Amino acid sequence: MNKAKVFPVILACILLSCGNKGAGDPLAVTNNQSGTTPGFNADSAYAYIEKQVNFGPRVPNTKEHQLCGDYLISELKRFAAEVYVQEMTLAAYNGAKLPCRNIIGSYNPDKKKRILLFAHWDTRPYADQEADPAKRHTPIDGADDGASGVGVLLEIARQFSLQAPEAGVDIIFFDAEDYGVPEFEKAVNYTPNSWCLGSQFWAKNPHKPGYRAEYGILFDMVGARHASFYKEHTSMRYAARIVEKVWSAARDLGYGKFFINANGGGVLDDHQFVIEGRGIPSIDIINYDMENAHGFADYWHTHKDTMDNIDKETLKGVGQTVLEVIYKEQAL
Ligand code: AHN
Ligand code: ZN
Repeated sequence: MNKAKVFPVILACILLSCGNKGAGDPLAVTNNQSGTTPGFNADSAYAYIEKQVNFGPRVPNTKEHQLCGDYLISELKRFAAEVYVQEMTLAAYNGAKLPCRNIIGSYNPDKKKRILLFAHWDTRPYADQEADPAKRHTPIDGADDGASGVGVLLEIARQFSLQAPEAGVDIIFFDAEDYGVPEFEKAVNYTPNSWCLGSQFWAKNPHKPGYRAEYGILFDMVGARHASFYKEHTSMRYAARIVEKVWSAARDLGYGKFFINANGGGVLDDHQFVIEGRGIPSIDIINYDMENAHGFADYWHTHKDTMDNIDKETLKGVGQTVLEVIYKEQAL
């Protein structure tokens, strides 16, 4: 188009917008704080991650797990309209009894249209991906694997408490995601579904009978420096529309370097049980590394999963993107 043609179009737009002041006018919305997305504070999310890591590894049947769970409940109570705690004893692949808690916070509890945001809060009892076999039997810090998703969600929860979104939102911290059969026992003790025990329990026993949400978003390993979130296979199969909604919001905000516009592999993760058990189309935002045979980054399930690896730019990219998606949702 040349300048002569563009100018009348711009003029027409200006004239149209002048003659249409009031409800529905996009210019009026710019001055209305309640119609805008709040800013995600990455310093705050980082501090929530550090706080969890400072308890020590959050492995069921330890004091650290107990104390961190108490802390998460008290934080969510500050920020959510309603908090539910599901207490249950789950059976690990090796017969161990695991005292566990799923921690749930609700916003706009009476709204029919709901969005579910979730992450796991426990950490892996073993560093079974360590190259040195002598290092494989002790638990990990789980700064990214565990704490990052919860840290981002606590900051999102804090933002909800300052300015409520239109839609109903539920946040769940699932327990016992990472108690799956370790590599060094796979040959002798293989058990299917040894992962995601907390979400499996919740899918069969939701905190509200018949619980439904329009869609779900899982945050798993969302804090590492230079993270890459590919479009996970199960997410694409059951919730492609939600993947596109989140990935395009990220692109529009300038976070396309984290949210890669390409397919990744399939990951058995908490979203699988939310999809199968409750029929809620759900996606997994998870850091992939295609260079590794297991598909995850080098630090995954090793003693390198520490705070050193956590980057505020990644936290901001994930947190701001999801806030943008949530605040664009209208209530039904
Ligand atoms: C499996 O390793 C089977 N799934 C990866 C899910 C996971 C573990 N996410 C964090 N830790
Ligand atoms: Zn893990």
